[in-house]
Amino acid sequence: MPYGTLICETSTGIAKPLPPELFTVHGTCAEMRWEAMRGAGYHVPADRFFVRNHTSTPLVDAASWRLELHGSGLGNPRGFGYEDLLALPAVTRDVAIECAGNGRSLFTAQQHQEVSGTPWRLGAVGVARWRGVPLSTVLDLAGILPSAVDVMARGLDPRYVAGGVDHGRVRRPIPAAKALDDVILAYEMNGGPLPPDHGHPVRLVVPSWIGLASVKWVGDIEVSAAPLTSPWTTEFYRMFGVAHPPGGGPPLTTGGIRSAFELPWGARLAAGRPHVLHGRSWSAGGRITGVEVSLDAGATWRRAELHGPRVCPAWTRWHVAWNPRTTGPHTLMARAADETGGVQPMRTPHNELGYLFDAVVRHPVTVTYF
Ligand SMILES: Nc1nc2c(c(=O)[nH]1)N[C@H]1C(S)=C(S)[C@@H](COP(=O)(O)O)O[C@H]1N2
Ligand SMILES: [Mo]
Repeated sequence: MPYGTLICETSTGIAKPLPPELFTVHGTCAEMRWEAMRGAGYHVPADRFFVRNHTSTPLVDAASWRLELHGSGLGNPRGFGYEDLLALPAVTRDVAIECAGNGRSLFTAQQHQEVSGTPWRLGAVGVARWRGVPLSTVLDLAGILPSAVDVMARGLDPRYVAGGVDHGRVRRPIPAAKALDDVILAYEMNGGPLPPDHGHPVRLVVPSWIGLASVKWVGDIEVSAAPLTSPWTTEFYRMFGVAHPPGGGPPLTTGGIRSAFELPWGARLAAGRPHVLHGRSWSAGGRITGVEVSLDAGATWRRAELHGPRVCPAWTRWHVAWNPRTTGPHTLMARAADETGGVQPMRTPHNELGYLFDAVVRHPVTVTYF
């Protein structure tokens, strides 16, 4: 193990319980069920926060853990222990972490297109209150040089091997300007220590960027005066396909606008009585300014009522009243707009790896006599 950090492996891949009423399991990953957020408050409790693991959750001993900063972009390369980080001034912020593949299965379900990767519905997103040290503080203490261009955190989880290729440990460069702007080295989630599955003892939280950038179980950070790459910026997390540049688009950074109902997929609702449908919308680009809902598969739209905080890059809650009269299958839709003028489209251009599905989702429900 690098730097003497004590690690043991979880046998099942994910450390926390994954009860079927809270999660849908996809291999090494677990998707939050949106109905688990009904009445759950603004933040996603750690017991239902989605888990996206390339391999498995390592159990890292905080007392022996070290964060090493190294590379050609530092004047004073050095390490930090857990207690060193706790002693530095902290920041607290509500930030959404969302997998770039969130909504991937909808390329197939809604647009009849083939994509590869974990078939998430909409539950690969969560908002938590993260507390930790600004990455800029630690970079300054390590003497980041004006010549630094890229900053790459690397996880302590096992090496990622896929299709017979060893890609090494999960790592992903971000520009030094972003690293010095709003990135957090987080050691708390929702007021408690970071749980094992979410990066204990310390993870990056990279606001507005795809979840991959928020590297969990950080063990070292390379700061480089020359541009850095990793398989996560060359092979994965780029757009491939006919709608994209030959050889693929640039490495993905931010996502689009999305909305979800806090309802089971295929929910059953009683006819002839009033319901209040709740949901949430979020955008990496700006605050949510409005949400329209259709209860008849897009024929008519009404404005949802927004309530509570409207935080970017976290989410905005909303609700609409509905008194369904006709029984049978119905399609619910929600379409959000943000302060940049962006609106969710009705279709997302295809890409082979199924990233950044931002189209209005057709949520099926059935209205029945009870
Ligand atoms: N070390 C490490 N960091 C990682 C990953 C991983 O597999 N290993 N997965 C990334 C991806 S793709 C996502 S979407 C987020 C998910 O964070 P969560 O599991 O806390 O929800 O973590 C990111 N950080
Ligand atoms: Mo992800």
